[in-house]
Amino acid sequence: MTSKFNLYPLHNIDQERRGIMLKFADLIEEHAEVLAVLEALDAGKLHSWAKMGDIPGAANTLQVLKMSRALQGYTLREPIGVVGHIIPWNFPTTMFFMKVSPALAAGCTMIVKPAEQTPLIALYFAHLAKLAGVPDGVLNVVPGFGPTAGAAIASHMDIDKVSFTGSTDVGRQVMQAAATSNLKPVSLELGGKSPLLIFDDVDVNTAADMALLGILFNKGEICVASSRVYVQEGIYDEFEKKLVEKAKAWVVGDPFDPAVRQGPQVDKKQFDRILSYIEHGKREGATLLTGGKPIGKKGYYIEPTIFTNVTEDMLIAKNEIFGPVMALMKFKTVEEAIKSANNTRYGLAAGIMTKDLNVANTVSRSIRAGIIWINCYFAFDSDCPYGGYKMSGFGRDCGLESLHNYLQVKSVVTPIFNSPW
Ligand code: TXE
Repeated sequence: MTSKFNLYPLHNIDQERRGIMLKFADLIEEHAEVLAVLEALDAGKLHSWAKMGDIPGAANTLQVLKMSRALQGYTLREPIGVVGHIIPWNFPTTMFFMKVSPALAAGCTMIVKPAEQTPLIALYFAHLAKLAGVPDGVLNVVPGFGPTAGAAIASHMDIDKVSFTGSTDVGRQVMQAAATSNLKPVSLELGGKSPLLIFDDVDVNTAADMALLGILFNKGEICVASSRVYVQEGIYDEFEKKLVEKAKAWVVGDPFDPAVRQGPQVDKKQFDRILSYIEHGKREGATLLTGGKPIGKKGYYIEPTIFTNVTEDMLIAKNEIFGPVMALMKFKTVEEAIKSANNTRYGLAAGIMTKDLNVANTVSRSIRAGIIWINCYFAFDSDCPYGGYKMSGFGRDCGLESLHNYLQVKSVVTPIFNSPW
């Protein structure tokens, strides 16, 4: 009986790569003379040094990464220095600690600029940090507006690193400012347009609950929201019916009321932006299944909104809306689902619902996103690195990876004299 899975091809790939690298190294050694001449002509480097040092050294790094026996070396991980954290308004507490905790653990000092909409809790955290014994000057909270306080952090010559969470457009500006000031390293956690792929072997009721939570949690103001939901055709009709029923029963209102599941949008700018996307969706020809309107006259409440007959070129399928608006689409095959999931400039998160482990594994590997949830959504764990591919940014918050944002690696090397090498 032949198995569908064969590990040998993978093994062969590794061997093939190794073979190619070794061959590459051999060729460098064979061509050492001509390469040394080129080094001397190009760079004015001493021919003899190039031939004895640079060229064999190049071959050596391809052959094996190891220290020479004549050298003793170790690495130090040092705090990167003064960090600027620029954070958004959608999770004022979570964002604060996603940034501050690893930077404190790494031994950095820092300036946190909360979003202009949500400065209060960050100031309170600064107060608690002082009570906890964080020395003065280590954790500084500077509220202010983006183009002034935020921009000053990004371009400051004495800030050694900037960690930003926010929109893709501002992320680009932060990176530019870092590049044109002191070339400080940047980590960016930006927007998303995350797909949730629902295969037809799942329980439809559970899947509908998951999809709804994926877009309505925190009123859709979450960068990993499952704003594109793809459902396999076998269960699509039943799924759509359940989803709409559940969306209509979703309670929107006062965030202090324990029965409420969705509060108001953060401010008028965000409220208007979401409503304008809803208008776009209607104009572009998508079908509004439910919602689409503000609720009441007071406060920025928006009905849970679901569009179907959405095509991938529509704005509501492409842009991050950051509100309670779902684009619901249908697919036939695994390949089609993968292709659609990846048809975005973002790559933050994705969800997969299926009982088939092989499908879950294949899709997980095929989607270009930093977080994949299988049979769950928003399964956060502070040990799991969190961040994006593509235009969702780079660098990771949470987990051990987050420490790397705030540490420098220093190699300390000393010769061992009279080594027998
Ligand atoms: O973000 P901004 P906004 C997305 C989401 C939302 C859109 C706009 O799609 O609808 O962005 O939200 C600071 N230099 N996300 O306008 O402007 C600003 O003060 C330096 C996704 O609120 O990016 C705040 O502290 N900093 C996201 C932070 O950047 C600047 C969360 C974020 O604000 C600056 C929030 C500048 N020139 C919005 N301009 C996510 N990934 O979770 C602004 N800021």
